[in-house]
Amino acid sequence: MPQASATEAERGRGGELHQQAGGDHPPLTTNQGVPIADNQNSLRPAGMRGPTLLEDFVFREKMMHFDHERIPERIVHARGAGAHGYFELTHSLADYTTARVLTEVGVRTPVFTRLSTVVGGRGSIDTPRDVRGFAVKFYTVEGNWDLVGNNIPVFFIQDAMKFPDLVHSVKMEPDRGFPQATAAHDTFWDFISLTPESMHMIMWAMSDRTIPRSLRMIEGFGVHSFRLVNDKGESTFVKFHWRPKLGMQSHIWDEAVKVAGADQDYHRRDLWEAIEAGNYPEWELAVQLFTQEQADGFPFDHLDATKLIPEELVPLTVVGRMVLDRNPDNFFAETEQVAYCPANVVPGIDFSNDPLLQGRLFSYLDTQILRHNSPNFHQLPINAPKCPFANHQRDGHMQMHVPKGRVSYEPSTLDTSSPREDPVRGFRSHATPADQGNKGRVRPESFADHYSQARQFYISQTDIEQAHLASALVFELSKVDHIHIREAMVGHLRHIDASLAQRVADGLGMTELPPAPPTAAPVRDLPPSPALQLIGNMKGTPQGRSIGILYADGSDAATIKALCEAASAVGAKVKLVAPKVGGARLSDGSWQAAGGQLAGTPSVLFDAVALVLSEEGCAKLAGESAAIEFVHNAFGHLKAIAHDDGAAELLRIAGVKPDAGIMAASDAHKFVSEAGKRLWEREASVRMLP
Ligand code: HDE
Repeated sequence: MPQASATEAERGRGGELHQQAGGDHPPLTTNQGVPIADNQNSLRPAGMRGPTLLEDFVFREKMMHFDHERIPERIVHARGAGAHGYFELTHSLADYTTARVLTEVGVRTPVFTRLSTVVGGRGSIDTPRDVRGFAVKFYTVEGNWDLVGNNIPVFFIQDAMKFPDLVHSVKMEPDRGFPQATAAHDTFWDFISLTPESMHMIMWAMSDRTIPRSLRMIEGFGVHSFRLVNDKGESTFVKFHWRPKLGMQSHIWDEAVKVAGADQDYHRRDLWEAIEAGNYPEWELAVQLFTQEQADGFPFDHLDATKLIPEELVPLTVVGRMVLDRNPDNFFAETEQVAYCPANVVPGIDFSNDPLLQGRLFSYLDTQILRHNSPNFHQLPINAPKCPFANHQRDGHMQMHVPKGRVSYEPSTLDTSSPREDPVRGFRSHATPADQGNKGRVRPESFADHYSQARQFYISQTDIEQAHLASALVFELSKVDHIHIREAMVGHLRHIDASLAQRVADGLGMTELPPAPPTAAPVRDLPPSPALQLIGNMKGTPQGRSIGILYADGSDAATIKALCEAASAVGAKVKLVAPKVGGARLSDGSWQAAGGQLAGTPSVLFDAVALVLSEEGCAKLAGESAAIEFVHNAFGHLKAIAHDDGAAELLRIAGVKPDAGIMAASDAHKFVSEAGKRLWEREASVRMLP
């Protein structure tokens, strides 16, 4: 008999026995634990060519599960990458809060962090111009604390009531289903042009912060004011900031567009590879602490999420660090199923009255119930607290726990071990005095100034950043067909900065400046805040950067070796790129395998490139557009380029002109030290910016 069934299986597989990889395989089973004999063929009547039988429970279970594999994607922040890690407190905030995660120095609290784009769907690209989500779940000993922030410290709107409108305007247009993952279309700018409160955020969104080079190189902000509450019940306001250890860095716009074509998973791959290689991304957590009295003296309302508190006004105190040191085991189970909620706070942390935050406190729980189709999503491993938790909630879809006993209520006398409230350690809301005014749908007067901080942001930027910002506005508005929307936007810009309005108007080919709209409050001249710059906050370190070396048959082996060693000494990664992925034979006769094939590994994937070519190798590549573009784009994207004599012809064809960023490949140390920088002074010679 055993002989007969083996023959049957063989026959069913078209006579071929499947070769399985070696190892000690556990039996494949159904979800009921029944071992499966044949995972290749569905069940048919004798004769083998008849219809599939409904009886085939193995097939039906497998297919049904597959049909249900997708859950609704997040309405915003659908595309993201996550990682595990820890938060370590370095400076106690015990004077301000009872939260143990912020008072116990040296303790490592596990975290799961998800970094995301906002606008695009789950399958969209990683590098659109977009805000990045920065969500951290701290599994503290007192319950989960979620700090659900963005890489921009302000937001588009002041009141949660407007969020669905904002998101509808920026998502793909509902009739045509495009454009995907971009704000550059009529409906977004129509909404924005009618929403002056968004102007400050627009300055940030059009800056290079929204085209980051790497998720490891973005800042994070809690955006809203929160409260810290100490053991005396006293409250202090707090703003949370994450600052990347590698410093910030962004793409050039043209580069971001090209990266999207070369690798649409660029950011998630970069994060994954850095963690796999042991180069763990790290951020400092810093806080701005201020009292109600200080807040009363600010020239803006800190409860308005379109405003930030300049660091010059309230300095940052670094209190800890977050290290991401473990990739998820399973993207769906962890990154997709993780459910953040700004309402998840622990004793000692509380909310402010920011009306945007107040709306978020409702929205996230609601959204998770839709996504997970069950109120028990908190039981999923990625969402469950790592401290004990117990209450009298019961039942519901996908209940994973098996609560015992007859008591599912409180108070009770029947079960002495059932959970009870804890007046000492339990969460208490801060006793904030409530305004006793009339009920109404109102905006406070203190929210009326929409332009002063937008102006402050713009004037705080370097010349290059201002040019990029103007260029981004020209690009976005040039995708808007309705002239009146372009004009309305330029009208707003006149309140922010006259020269910016003029640059954008010129860039759009307007013959005269459109009128500026009336303002609800006078626009003030606030002092520049250099902390708002990106370039000023770049560290320029080659650590964590990626270097591409283009080589071919006959390339000098010693030069390649020296470049690789110099790069590894400063913590930079090297990829060798050759015309064929198998590799090429070097000058010393050795065979060097490539990490990437030239046509599929353009220079946009690197921070700096080296060209190590023999004259013959170069002559062959001179007729290859991928090689010419490799060099041309590296030059246009302001990157350091090292080359040996053999590569000279390729530089010439690619239009490279000598400058401080073009150097000899023999000077490996100088070259790798430039890998984290951009040659800003080159830009005027390669690009017409408005
Ligand atoms: Fe969100 N936001 N948001 N948001 N948000 C969501 O929740 C919402 C806002 C942020 O990696 C949704 O689970 C409202 C500000 C991040 O899973 C949803 C308002 C900030 C993430 C939602 C805002 C954020 C979300 C969609 C205005 C920065 C991704 C899926 C009142 C401080 C978290 C989900 C992750 C996700 C609602 C505004 C950050 C629909 C109503 C401001 C990082 O609940």
